[in-house]
Amino acid sequence: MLDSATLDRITAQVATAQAAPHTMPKLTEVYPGLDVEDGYAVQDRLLARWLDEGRELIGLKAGLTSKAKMEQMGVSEPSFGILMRDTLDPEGSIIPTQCLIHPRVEAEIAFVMKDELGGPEVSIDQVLDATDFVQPAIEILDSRFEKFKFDLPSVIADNGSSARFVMGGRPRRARNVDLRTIGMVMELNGEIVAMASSGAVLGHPARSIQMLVAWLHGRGRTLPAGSIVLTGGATAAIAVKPDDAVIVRYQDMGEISVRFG
Ligand code: OOG
Ligand code: MG
Repeated sequence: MLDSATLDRITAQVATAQAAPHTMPKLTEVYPGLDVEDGYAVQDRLLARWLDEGRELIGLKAGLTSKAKMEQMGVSEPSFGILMRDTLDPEGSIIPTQCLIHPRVEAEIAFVMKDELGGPEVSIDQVLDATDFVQPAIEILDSRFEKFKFDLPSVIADNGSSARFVMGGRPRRARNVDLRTIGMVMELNGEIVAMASSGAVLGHPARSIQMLVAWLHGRGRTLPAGSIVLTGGATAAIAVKPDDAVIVRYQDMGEISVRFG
């Protein structure tokens, strides 16, 4: 574990790289001792800082939960991160790319929780019972690391490359859809660029919530009622540039679109 002063210094560096977006060298190159727990300690400090600035925590994200994503990023373990309310954009938004470095989009299933969920081992049934609804989401990632290259501790400290996210399409009750087999087709400027089934995320995206709750429990925390949870990209993430239009069509759950400006 790095000392507190070093973690503070890394936090300031990440916060600046996110606020006035610019790349930084991979953190483990500069701080070879940085491990996964240090990454989360940086995240905790980022959250405290953002809450102080008056920003609001709206949910959590799981990432690197599908084979497509793990292979694309060369990381084989999931990561968790935080979602701030001001990073949520409405469906159909034009997302300005001048506030982003090298954005990528990915298709996800979001869960919106109605009950608090906690404990070392919740079942899929408990996750579904605690869920208000599930809804299509597009996450816009933007790594603050050069060439979008990182390792697990570094990406965790960068809050899982979180930049923006969009919720849309048709929300459904979790038990009214078969979450193992929801087809998702992503189009970029009218051409299909990625497709997957929701089961690509750990066999069932509720497993992301299971893992998240177990991880929170290990840190003495629970998943609060009302949280939005992004369960992780089912497809590899696709790079976007100004004037690109992205639409993701979800089987039985409508579609969601964004443009980049
Ligand atoms: C890390 C974030 C991963 C996902 O859904 O897999 C993530 C990255 O790939 O930059 O959000
Ligand atoms: Mg994601």
